[in-house]
Amino acid sequence: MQRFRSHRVGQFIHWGLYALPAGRWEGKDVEFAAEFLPRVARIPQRRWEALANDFTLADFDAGQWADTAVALGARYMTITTKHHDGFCLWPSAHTDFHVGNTPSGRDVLAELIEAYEARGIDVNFYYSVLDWRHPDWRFNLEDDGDHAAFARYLEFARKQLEELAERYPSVKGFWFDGTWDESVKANGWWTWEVERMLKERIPGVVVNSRLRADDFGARHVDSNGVLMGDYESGYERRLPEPWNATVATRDWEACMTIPQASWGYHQGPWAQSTLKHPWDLVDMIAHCTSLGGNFLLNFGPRGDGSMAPAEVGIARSVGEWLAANGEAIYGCGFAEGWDYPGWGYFTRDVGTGQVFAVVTRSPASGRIRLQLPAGLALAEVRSLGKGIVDSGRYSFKRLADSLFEVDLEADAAAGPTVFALETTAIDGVAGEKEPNPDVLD
Ligand code: FHN
Repeated sequence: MQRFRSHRVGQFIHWGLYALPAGRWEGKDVEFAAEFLPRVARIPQRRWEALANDFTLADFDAGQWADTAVALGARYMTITTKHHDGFCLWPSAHTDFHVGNTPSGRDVLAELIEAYEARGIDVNFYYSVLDWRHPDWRFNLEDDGDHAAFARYLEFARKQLEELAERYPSVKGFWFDGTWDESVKANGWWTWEVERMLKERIPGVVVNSRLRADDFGARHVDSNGVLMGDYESGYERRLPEPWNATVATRDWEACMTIPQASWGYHQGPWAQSTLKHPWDLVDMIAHCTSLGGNFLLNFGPRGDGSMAPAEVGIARSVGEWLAANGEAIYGCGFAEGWDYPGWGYFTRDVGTGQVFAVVTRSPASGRIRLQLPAGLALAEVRSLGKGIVDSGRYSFKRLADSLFEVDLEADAAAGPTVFALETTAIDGVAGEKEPNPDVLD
């Protein structure tokens, strides 16, 4: 977890047969997440499975994906080994519906592990417990037949997970999804057994909370309020809003799409006109870091296996910012004692204690107020990526003992500004805030 926590930025990848139609079926755009196409467009199973013949991996190059992760500044990657449609990106011995039975016969997971690890990036596995194709999958357990079928399904999924752990022992984490149905919630014991089995086989492997249910059907957090799994993974396409310091009391990760709402590649304007701006993504990265969480940014490669150029461009912009300012992100977390500033976030290097101000929301005035914890004054300020201190380009005007005003020079091309703050204790000033008569105790 120490390693996982220090990464802060990860690359999520959703890739499967759904990347071929990419949100379009029989000439019509289906305005819903591309990976849900078979359900939303009610595509007969036989036709969906036939897509496997066109899944040729013609332009799939694991090195290209890994280079995109490097460009983004990601320290780990999480790949969909099996999504809800049941198609597997490795040649599984427990089903025929896998990439080994497509024209190339290649093992996508093996190629990805090799390429990413060669670049020093950890690989994690996403696994959907929900499986629309498997005959024994059940959403609800209504009679004995359902119970018997679902018991067989759980055994199938357990064997697949065991297989993944055996075939790819260098995997660093398992990211579970599709665990919200009543059938899974009624089998909390299985989620515990699976977590234990994976950890026995791969010591140190991390597992997200989304896998887990307890004996009373509580998910993520058990009925006693204790987090299950290693980190909380409920923030999906949303961050803790409003910013709330209590989130920092445990490990967590947020995952995010680049378009508004599709994880798999969706070619239509419904998705392509909604791509997020790199600086909004930087804001989210800093937001997560400031609350001790990781940010997992999703990419949806196209049906031929190539990365979508627009997503590569966004990865580069975010990564250039991280290359200059990553000191405020990697290995950083919650800055205890520093109040939420509104114009961005404070982060603190977990090792050195260095505090950073990440200014993602520069006000129209071009000036921000920097409120330090009471009893501290600024000793020196370094602007990351530029190395300038307060006497240079930015002026830090002292308004009160621990309150400074900073004139920002808006530089839209460079993205959010980051200051490394060296502080010093003010003699004789108690570490107490000024009393506010309007606030009752
Ligand atoms: O339904 C899925 C969705 O396709 C995607 O995989 C996301 C990623 O967090 N999880 C599910 C919804 O919670």
